[in-house]
Amino acid sequence: MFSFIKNSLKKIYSGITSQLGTLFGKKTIDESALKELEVILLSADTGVTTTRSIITQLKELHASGQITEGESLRQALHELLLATLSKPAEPKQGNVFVLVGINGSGKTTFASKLAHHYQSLGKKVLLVAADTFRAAATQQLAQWAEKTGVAIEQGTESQDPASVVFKGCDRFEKEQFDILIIDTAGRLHTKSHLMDELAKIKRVIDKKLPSQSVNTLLTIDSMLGQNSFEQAKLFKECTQIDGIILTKMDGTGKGGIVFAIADELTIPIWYLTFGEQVEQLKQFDKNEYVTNLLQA
Ligand SMILES: Nc1nc2c(ncn2[C@@H]2O[C@H](COP(=O)(O)OP(=O)(O)O)[C@@H](O)[C@H]2O)c(=O)[nH]1
Ligand SMILES: [Mg+2]
Repeated sequence: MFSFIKNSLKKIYSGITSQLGTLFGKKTIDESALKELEVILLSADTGVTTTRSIITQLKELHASGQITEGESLRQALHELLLATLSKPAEPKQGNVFVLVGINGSGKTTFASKLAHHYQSLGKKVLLVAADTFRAAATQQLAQWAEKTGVAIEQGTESQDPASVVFKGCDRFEKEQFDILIIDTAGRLHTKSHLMDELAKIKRVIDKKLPSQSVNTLLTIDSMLGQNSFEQAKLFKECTQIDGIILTKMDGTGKGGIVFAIADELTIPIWYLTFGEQVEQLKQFDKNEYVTNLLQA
């Protein structure tokens, strides 16, 4: 299982790792090698601010004689990348999940994956299809729920999403579910509209399930490069985001985006998804991620 996951994520790692391999093999590290590293990090979507901060710290270590050859550069970079991913607090645990993110970012697919994950742990899961904007969105989730026997609460097309959430919360309590997963619409046509809609959904949950802690998870398509960072920033301005799900890690994304998100937005990454199958989900492990990135 582990090697299967690692293979699936290899694409993400390999772009950056093969270039790094050459650098780490050098007998002496000079300013031009650090410049080279800067270009590699930037081209891997690490972002200007985060890259600059890492390179500045590496230059200081180089100036003080702590980085002399490739292997010491690898170790220093490893520590700095890990420190970057350690900036956000560890994800807080809860049983209620609200999924947000733009259309096509992978919310509904992730909802199924998360439901499957908890179901396989023996939990009783209720899905709420609160994306009432498109009938197809509810159908997509309902079909999957039917196939796997996970319970689902669904509304009708263009019904107020908060009212579907209301019914879902009711049922969650009455039928004593363990986990509630709410799939929402990803409309971002105006910031204030999105803000209002999410605030309304959260008010309903707080009122109906006051003892539950709610995790709002944002799905981000890792293939969008710097754009995915801009999206995360925008959503963060709209609502509190407790964790990020980086989707489509089996695609053409370059993997550096996790550092920019952790460093600049201080939001923890929770899960990576790497395919359309329900098992293609992995809890984000920062140690493993950095090790794989620098050692493949
Ligand atoms: N390759 C790949 N495709 C994915 C992944 N997650 C979702 N997708 C696909 O991306 C498209 C949009 O996903 P969907 O869950 O409907 O996004 P939503 O609009 O945010 O609900 C669908 O075609 C999914 O099959 C993933 O991890 N890898
Ligand atoms: Mg959807």
